Amino acid sequence: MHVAVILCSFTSISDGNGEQTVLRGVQTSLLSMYIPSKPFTCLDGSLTVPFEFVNDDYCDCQDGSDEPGTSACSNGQFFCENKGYLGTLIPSHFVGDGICDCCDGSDEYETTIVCNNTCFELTQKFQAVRDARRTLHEAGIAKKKEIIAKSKAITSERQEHFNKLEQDLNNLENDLKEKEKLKQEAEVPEYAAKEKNQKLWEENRAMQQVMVRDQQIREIFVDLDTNEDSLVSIDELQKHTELDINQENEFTVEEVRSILGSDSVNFNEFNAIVFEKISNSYQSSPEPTTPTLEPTPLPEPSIYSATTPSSILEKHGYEEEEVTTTSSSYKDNEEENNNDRDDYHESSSVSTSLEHEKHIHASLAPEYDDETKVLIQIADQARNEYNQVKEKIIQIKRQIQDFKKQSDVDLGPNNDYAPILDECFDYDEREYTYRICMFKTAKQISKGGSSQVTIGYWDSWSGPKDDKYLKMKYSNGATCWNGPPRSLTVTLKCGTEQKLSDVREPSRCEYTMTFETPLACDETIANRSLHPGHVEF
Ligand code: MAN
Repeated sequence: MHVAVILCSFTSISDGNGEQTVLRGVQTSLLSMYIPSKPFTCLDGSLTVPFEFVNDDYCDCQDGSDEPGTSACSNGQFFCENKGYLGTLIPSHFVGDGICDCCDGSDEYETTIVCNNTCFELTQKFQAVRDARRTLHEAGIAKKKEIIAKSKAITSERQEHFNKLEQDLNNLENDLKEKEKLKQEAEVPEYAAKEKNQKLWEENRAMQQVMVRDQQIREIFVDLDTNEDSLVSIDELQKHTELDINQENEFTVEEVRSILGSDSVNFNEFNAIVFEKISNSYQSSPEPTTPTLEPTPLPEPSIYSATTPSSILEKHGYEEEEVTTTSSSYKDNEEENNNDRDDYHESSSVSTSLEHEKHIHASLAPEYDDETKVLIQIADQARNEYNQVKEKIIQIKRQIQDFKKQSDVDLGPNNDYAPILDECFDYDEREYTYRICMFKTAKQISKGGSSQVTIGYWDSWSGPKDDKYLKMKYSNGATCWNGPPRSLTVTLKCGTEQKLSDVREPSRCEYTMTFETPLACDETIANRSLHPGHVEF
């Protein structure tokens, strides 16, 4: 009985040089732990037993290591040699359970059931998968080389472009200094000419104000001097009851005399003593008499002479200021002025003077003289050229900034992924189209395009330590209802085309994509030789 047990503890395995008798169920790498001439120490070191206890169908070791070839231990492991295929480990309690678990049927050595050896079939299948994989990688590698060549060209083009941008920036900055100098040189005479114009205009305006005031005094004097004796007397002024400060009583002779300072005043006395006292309350006579004093024409201001035909000035008398200030650029003003003139015909001459004075205050600066216009044109041109260069500098700086930002993105080993930077790929499924724009964003677009949700922004490469470029992470997408921000993990897989081949949402708002690309193809796999009928395990 004991001899029988010992015999079924052993089996024959192939060691490449022929058959070898070894302990049943022990994987090749552990055979050195099972030496028939020595006591056996459980693999966990917990117990040492005589070697006869190994595979005696009684479980001695806690880790089940004394019964690799029987089902005595619930936690042991049986090694299927699977000759011609891959050796595999199965739980040792599968041994002798009437089910063929090993493709060589070695787990059912004790039973009467006959296991077909399926190892050859499995080998063929395995080989077919391996060959297909190898062929795919081989085809992918050819494309990968094209992409890498492209990425090298793109990278060096981008570098050249960057160098050019920096060179352009340098040139433009020098140009800007030059243009700034020219601008400043053009602005000095322009400023001086404008100042001169402004000063002249202000002087003219002041002069006109004095003359208008003088005209106004004359008009009031004439209006009051109803008997035209060149004197304004008490009875003439007394008619203007609006000048009575105390409006409750009548406008007495005494009150009038206190305004005039005497019984009557001539023009000079009126100008010196009376005008200031009455100018605010004075209202012209209801029916104005034709003024005897001719309106004194205002002098033609030198600043306007270049632009205004003198005939117009002569024709309009002291309206000339209105006409001349209304250069082509002040059209609206001109219309206002015309309205002023209409009023003039309906009201008295005094109000006309007041209007005129108001207008002088409100008038806009006239056009510049021709010489100044030319200087402004030259300075404008210099300013434009300066601003154009400045604008170009802003644009180039922006491009340089964008370039630097892009350069910070890790585009894979040797920048291999440069050709698909920003390129977008779509994947259609029943409810959504998923779109990934490489190294930027990933979106979930509802069919019909009515809404779209960002499921992540480019974050980093996130493959395992020894294969960092296997996966991409896109994070911080739109926040999930009552949950975290959406995020995406993209797994790269060897393929002959660049495309999304799968999208899933394995847990709520956490998405996965498979992106096929020749860049994920492995040269080692592609270079494995095909040996028909032989599998290298
Ligand atoms: C939308 C989609 C789904 C997601 C739910 C979460 O319907 O973005 O993918 O699971 O929102 O509420």
